[in-house]
Amino acid sequence: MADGYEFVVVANRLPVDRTVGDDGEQHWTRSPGGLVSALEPIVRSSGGAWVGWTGAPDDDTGPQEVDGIELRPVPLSAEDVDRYYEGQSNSTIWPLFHDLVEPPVHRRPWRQAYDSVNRRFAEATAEVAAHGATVWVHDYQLLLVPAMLRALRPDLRIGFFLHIPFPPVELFMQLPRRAELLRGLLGADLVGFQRPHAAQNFLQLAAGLLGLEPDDDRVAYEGRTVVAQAFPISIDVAETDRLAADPDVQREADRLRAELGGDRRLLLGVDRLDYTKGIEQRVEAFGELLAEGVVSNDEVVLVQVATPSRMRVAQYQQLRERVEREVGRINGEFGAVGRVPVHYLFQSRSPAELVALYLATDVMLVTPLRDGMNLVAKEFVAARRDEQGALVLSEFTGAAAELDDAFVVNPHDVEDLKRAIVAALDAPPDDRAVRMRRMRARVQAHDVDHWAREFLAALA
Ligand code: ADQ
Repeated sequence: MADGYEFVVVANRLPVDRTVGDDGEQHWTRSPGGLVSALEPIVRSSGGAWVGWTGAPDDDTGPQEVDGIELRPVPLSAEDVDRYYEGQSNSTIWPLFHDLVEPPVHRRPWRQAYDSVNRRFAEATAEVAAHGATVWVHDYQLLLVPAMLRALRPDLRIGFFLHIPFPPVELFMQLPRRAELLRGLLGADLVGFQRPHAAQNFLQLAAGLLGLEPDDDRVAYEGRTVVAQAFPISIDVAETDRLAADPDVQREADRLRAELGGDRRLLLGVDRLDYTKGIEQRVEAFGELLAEGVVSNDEVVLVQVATPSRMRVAQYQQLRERVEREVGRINGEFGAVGRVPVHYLFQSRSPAELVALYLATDVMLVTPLRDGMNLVAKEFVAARRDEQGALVLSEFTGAAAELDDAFVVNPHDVEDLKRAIVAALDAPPDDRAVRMRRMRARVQAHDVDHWAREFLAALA
C-alpha cells in the first residue's frame, strides 16, 4: 500500500506464531490471547498493520499479510535478544517496575541495545503509517518508541499502553537515564495504564524529574498535551464462556476431579513461572497448612500449572529450582503412594484445558506480589457459569480493584495467605455464589473489546 496504513499496532511480538505444516512449508497462525483477539478485528477493519518481532532470533521473514493484517517484522539478532529483550527489558525494567521483587540488573550494553532496537521499531512504524495515522504502541519493551516516532513523524496520533505497573517516583528514579525513558513516553498523546494510581505516578514523575506542571490527568509538554489515564485490560469473555459451556470441556473438568481424588477439594494456581506471581509464597502457605494439620492430603490437593517463561534469564532458572525443591519437599513429607498434595506442571496448556481446570476448582489462588492486572483471575471468574468456586486474590494485582468480592490477601504475609485459603475453603456455598455473581457482572460488563474501544476513543 503506497500511502501507508491508517492504524498501526506496535508491540514486541507480532500477533502470529510460526508453524510448519505437513508439507514442510511454514505457516503463520494467530497467537492465542485476548490482546490479539481484541485488536485483530480493529486492525483488519481499519486496514491496519502490526509491527513486531517474530519471536525467533536472526529471522529475516519479510512483510506479509496474514488474515487481513499487514505484518511488518522487526528482525532481532541473537545479541539483540540477549541485551534488549532478556537484558534491559526483562532483567532491568521488569523487576524495577514490579517493586524490586528481584533486584534489577543495570548494564550499559543492554541500554545501548534497547535504544537501537526501539529506534528500529520507530523507523519501521514511520515507514508503514499513513499521513495522520493512529499508532498504538505497547508495553515496557518499547518505552522510547513514542518520542522516537514523533521525531520522525509529527503528523501521527500516538497512543501508548503499559501492561505492567508503573512504579512510584522513588523507584523510577533509580533507573539510569531515567529522564530519557520518561521523555520517550511523553512522545505519546495518550499514555494508558492499568490503574489510576500508575497514571498518577507517571504525572508525579513528570513534575519531579522534568519540572512539568500536571493539571488533573494531563500535562503540557513541548507545545502538546499528554494525557495519562487508566484503562484496565480484560479478557475475551465470550470466548471463555463458550469454552466453559462446551460439553467436552465440562467432561474434561469431571475427569480431572475424579483423577485428583473426587472427594478432595481442589486448589489451583495458573501462572507464567515468574517471581512476581507469588508461586513460592503460595506453595509455602499450603505446606504450612499441611504441617499444622489445618488441611490434610486426603481432603485437599493443590494443582500448580506454571508456563515456562524467560528461561534464559538466571533469576527465572533459580525460581524454577526453588519451586521444584519445595514441591518435592512437601510431597515427600505429606504424600502417600498414589496420592500427593501438590501436582506441579511446568507446562503450557491450551485455553480449553485451562478452562476445564478452572471449572474443576474449588479455590483459585491468584497471589502475585505485584501484577499490572492479572488475566487469570478474570478468566476464572468468566468460566464459572455455575457461580461456584472461590477466588483468593492478591491486593497487589490490578484485578483486585475490580474484583473486591474475592478473598483479598497480602501475599507477602504467609499467615494472611493461610487465613484467606481457609476462609475460601470454609465459605458457605451461598456466600461464594454471591461473591461470584458480583465478580461475573463486573467482568462481563468490561471485556477486552470494551478496553480497546475506550482507549482508542480517548486517543481519537
Ligand atoms: P502476564 O504477566 O503474562 O501479562 P496474566 O495477565 O496473568 O499475566 O496473563 C497470562 C496469560 O497467560 C493468561 O491469559 C493465562 O491464561 C495464560 N497462561 C498462564 N499460565 C498458563 C499456562 N500454564 N498455560 C497456558 N497459558 C497460561 C502481562 C502483565 C499482566 C497483565 C497482562 C495483560 O504482567 O499484569 O494482566 O500482561 O495486560
